[in-house]
Amino acid sequence: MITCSDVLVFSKSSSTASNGGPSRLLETDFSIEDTAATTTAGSGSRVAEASTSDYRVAVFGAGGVGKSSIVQRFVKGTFNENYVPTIEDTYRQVISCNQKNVCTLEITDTTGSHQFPAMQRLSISKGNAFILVYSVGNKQSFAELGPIVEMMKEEKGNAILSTPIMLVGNKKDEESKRDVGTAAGQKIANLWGCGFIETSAKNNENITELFEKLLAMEKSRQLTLTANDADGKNGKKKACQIM
Ligand SMILES: Nc1nc2c(ncn2[C@@H]2O[C@H](COP(=O)(O)OP(=O)(O)O)[C@@H](O)[C@H]2O)c(=O)[nH]1
Ligand SMILES: [Mg+2]
Repeated sequence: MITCSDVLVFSKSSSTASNGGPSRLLETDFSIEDTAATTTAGSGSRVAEASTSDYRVAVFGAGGVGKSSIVQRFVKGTFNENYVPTIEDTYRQVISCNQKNVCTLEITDTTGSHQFPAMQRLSISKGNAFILVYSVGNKQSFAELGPIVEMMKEEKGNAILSTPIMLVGNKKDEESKRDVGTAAGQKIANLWGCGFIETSAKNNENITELFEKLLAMEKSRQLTLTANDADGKNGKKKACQIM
């Protein structure tokens, strides 16, 4: 089993750092304007981004943890047993928004390797929200998320405090191979101040819930997956609302 000390802890400079609980970073006083004024490279465009209808989500994690499988399951409802290494793919869903608006949910499935740090940095700077994936059967993949979180912190500056992030333990169906406990995942998510969920792209467990939770964390606009379901309880249809 992995412990918290195995993973780089995402340290916060603000006083919220030691409060514990996933919601604390999202309940800061940052408005969009505050965020733009106090952040560094890549985040100054957030004011403009917030007024457009695109919502960009980037998926990070080590090779083989199931990033592409999660995205494919969510976007297409399919699963492939074979491992097809990814360079970088982006998927867009044009979805109805609040019955009268249109929103594009843009999901970038990144390479996951460390070979293209410039691409990783670009995906971070462009991203409105992030999904950090490890495999519950591979504690090395859990540890490898630490440097990605560090890069996110550098790139986003204080805007990271209001950026929706979900930590995802994938391959929960392979219980016999489990190497990272649920409690360890939850504990790191609490330290990082992000959401947490365990998924199985293979068995289609918690995939819709993952995206529902991520969108629900966005405080600058109300985003849900379903066009006619403002409270997000029925998350099976893929649409969103911006209000
Ligand atoms: N058992 C199981 N295998 C999975 C799951 N998700 C992905 N895989 C398999 O893990 C391998 C790597 O998946 P892939 O999505 O390509 O990983 P990526 O490199 O992170 O994009 C493939 O053989 C997938 O079929 C899962 O939830 N459960
Ligand atoms: Mg891939």
